[in-house]
Amino acid sequence: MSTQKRFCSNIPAAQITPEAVYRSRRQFMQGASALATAVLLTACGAPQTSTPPPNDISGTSQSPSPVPTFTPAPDDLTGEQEILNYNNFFEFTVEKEGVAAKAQGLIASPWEVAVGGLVRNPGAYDVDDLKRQFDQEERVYRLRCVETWSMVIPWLGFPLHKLLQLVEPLPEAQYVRFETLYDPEQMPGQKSDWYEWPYVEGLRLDEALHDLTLLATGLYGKDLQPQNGAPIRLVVPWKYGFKSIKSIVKIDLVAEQPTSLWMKASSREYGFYANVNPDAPHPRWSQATERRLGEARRRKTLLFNGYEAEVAYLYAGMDLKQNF
Ligand SMILES: Nc1nc2c(c(=O)[nH]1)N[C@H]1C(S)=C(S)[C@@H](COP(=O)(O)O)O[C@H]1N2
Ligand SMILES: [Mo]
Repeated sequence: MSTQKRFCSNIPAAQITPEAVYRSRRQFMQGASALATAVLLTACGAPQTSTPPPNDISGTSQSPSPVPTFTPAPDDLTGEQEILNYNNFFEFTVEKEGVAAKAQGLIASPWEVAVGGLVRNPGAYDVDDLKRQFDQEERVYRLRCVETWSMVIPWLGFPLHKLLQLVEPLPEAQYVRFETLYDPEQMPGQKSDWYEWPYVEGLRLDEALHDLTLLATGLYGKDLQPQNGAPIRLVVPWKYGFKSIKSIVKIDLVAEQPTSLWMKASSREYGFYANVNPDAPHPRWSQATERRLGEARRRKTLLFNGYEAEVAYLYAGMDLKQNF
């Protein structure tokens, strides 16, 4: 049955359906027993189990690699219009409901991403080519903003490790640094010197190679709109939303921990790791609960945004409050 197939991760973009169909699929899921759900989730076979563990490509991984997993979030999806019209993209405006209109003019094609630094094969990759080269998988992930609102978003994209495998990180590479386009003419927010542009983010290499870490090129079965980070953005679902950098033009493998725009803006408030953690309050507010868009009552925030089973091993022995 088609409902079943849609949970598999290798779905050609053309088969992806509009919001109404997503919603009826969710209703189906709610009616299914736990056992049936488990069967559905394992029925996808190959994409979940046959990919070799990605963490060992550079020989730098210290931790055992679990089988890459893809667990659809068992929550209701956030509506497409809410995802398209409630955004953080400070290059355009700090008003969430104003980003969509202000970002409409962003020229997102053609678009090249330069991948380099400590790699054997640096290169410039055209995003349209990348979309042809790698299957566009559907990944339903929770997104938890550090400001305590959240959504559930059906992304399209491909895991970052596929691109990193192409460029072959050198053994000295320990981190990945990402940069957003710098173009104050197209992105008027960059004329403000409140922040140090361009937007920069970073991941430890093993985080970057984790199968959950996605380069997203679309959502709800369509290409990304400018306000969501067209044409290509990072999605790291177990970290606060600010790690999921938009409209990426540069990816570098580096030896040292990158300093992000938010660390520069306020290192006391925003750390490098930024793992979702209900027990580690922001200096100015609690992180214990969140407001899911479209819901009346606040819900409890989950450690690692509910992806603890998949990612906790990355932080074994680490003090999560010190390393916030
Ligand atoms: N370049 C860039 N990337 C960014 C941001 C930004 O202002 N600029 N905001 C971040 C924050 S705080 C969040 S919560 C998410 C929001 O993504 P969305 O608008 O697609 O939901 O994008 C992140 N990526
Ligand atoms: Mo955010």
